Amino acid sequence: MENPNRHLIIIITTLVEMILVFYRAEPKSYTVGDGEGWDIGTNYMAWAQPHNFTVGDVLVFKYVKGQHNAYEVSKEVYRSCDVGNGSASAGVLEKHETGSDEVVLGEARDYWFICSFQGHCLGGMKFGVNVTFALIAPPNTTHHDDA
Ligand SMILES: [Cu+2]
Repeated sequence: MENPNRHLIIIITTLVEMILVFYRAEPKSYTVGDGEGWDIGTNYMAWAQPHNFTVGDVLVFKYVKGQHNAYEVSKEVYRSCDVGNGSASAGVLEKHETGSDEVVLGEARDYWFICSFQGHCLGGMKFGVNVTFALIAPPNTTHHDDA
């Protein structure tokens, strides 16, 4: 006897498989500032702007340990560059200080990063990224260079 829920089960199974495929979209790793690394003198908003960051992607901050750091902060701290006493209540969410920090963008939301060293954030070591779900698999684009 045929299970009346058979078609429903097939539909749900297919949907779950599709969602899993989307979530398994290959995570990408981005070195912040590319070859410049994480330092004074680079416009990080301009660096971040063209990228579409999706959940699971990784930001790599490369710098000389002890000369910079990468703090994930609230939008308010990002704007003010004032980390106060450096606590969560002051808007400091995560501290990365190894000099080769791999920060997983694990959630679909805005992330804000600054260097907390005196004057560095005001000097430009700050940027934000908007992280979204990779709901559409990246197209397998073929480049047509009909120059
Ligand atoms: Cu710095």
